[in-house]
Amino acid sequence: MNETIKSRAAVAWGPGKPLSIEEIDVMPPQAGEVRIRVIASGVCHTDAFTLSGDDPEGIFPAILGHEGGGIVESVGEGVTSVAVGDHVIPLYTPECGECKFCKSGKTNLCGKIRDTQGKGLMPDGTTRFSKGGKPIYHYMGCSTFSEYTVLPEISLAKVNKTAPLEEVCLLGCGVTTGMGAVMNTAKVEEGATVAIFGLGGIGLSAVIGAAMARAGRIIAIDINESKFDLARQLGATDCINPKNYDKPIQEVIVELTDGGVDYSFECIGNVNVMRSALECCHKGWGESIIIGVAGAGQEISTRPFQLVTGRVWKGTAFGGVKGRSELPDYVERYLAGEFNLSDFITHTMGLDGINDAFELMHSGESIRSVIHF
Ligand code: NAD
Ligand code: AHE
Ligand code: ZN
Ligand code: ZN
Repeated sequence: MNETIKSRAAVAWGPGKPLSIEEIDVMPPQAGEVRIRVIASGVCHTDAFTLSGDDPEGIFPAILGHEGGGIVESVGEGVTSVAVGDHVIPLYTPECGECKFCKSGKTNLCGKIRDTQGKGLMPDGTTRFSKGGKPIYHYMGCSTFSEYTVLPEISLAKVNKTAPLEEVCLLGCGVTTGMGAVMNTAKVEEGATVAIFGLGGIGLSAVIGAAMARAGRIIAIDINESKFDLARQLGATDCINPKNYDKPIQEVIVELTDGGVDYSFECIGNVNVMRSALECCHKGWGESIIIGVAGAGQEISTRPFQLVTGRVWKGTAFGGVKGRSELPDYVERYLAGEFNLSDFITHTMGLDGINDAFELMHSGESIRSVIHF
């Protein structure tokens, strides 16, 4: 269908404002682009981060959402890798296969469209969304809080049609990020001791990854103890609330683990916790992986001596996973029963309820809310 269509969408008109459900116009896909019907979208903390105004790349008005699953509705000129009716997961980390990042073999970050993506634009520098003739910006190249959205072809992973999009949408960000951080970025080995800070969708997925890697000890840390039951069910061996101690949590963990953990993961976005996560690592080899996203102007710090004495500080985006070539296999592994996704979906709602999803996240009641279109 090569025409502009109407779509229900949750529009972020400005920082700190609730999303507003609107009927918007969505242009047809241009050359190298694909228009999809979104079936479901998870709500990730990064959506809330950008909506809060803390994201230096936050731009308004925009359609947020980046953890979706959908079906190809139409394709633009020259699109060959997906066809109408294919089931797809949008990728905020595309994979062009041609840029120096893609060819490096060292990273999943792709440079091809990163500049325009960060400005809320399609690669040709324009938007496909509008209301009353005024442009609405894209978000992370995905904008899954709209019934219809347009993405570059390189930003779509084609996945098995038998997988329920209402669940595998979580592989579009949270679950892949947490599992991938453990398996690709840290490469946790059997028997390792691991600390995971923050037990939301990302941290609990890191717990799953650590259990799959057969880590010997998985220490799960959160200030909200209601997260502990699921963490234990997924494989955490110790659950710790830092509020129950009168000394820094890194000291507690170092004492518990005969000198520190082999790997730690910060899954919150709090720069003070990032420091704790580094400093609870074992001298000589402990590695700390930053997953959480911190607001504009915030910086991490530690004594350089922590690094001089062998601790390593790393970060990861989308768990180091290359979306087009590797994500379809995550879907297959889910279908094969290697891990469960329904555990994460504590709430579902229609698009009209999307602001409730943000409230449930902020109050700590949800792991993931999934919007069904
Ligand atoms: P969430 O809100 O669902 O979970 C955060 C958890 O951290 C909650 O359980 C909360 O109780 C806990 N927490 C908050 N402050 C804490 C503290 N001081 N000490 C211990 N626990 C604390 O968030 P999420 O969706 O799981 O996302 C987590 C972070 O990861 C966010 O910063 C998000 O932006 C980021 N993220 C990064 C990537 C990436 O590719 N790097 C991908 C997805 C999400
Ligand atoms: N725009 C922010 C950075 C946000 C950020 O770090 N995003 C992660 C994904 S979070 C998904 O929930 C990411 O992929 N980063 C790599 C990239 O290229 O954006 C800022 O600080 O400017
Ligand atoms: Zn996310
Ligand atoms: Zn590339």
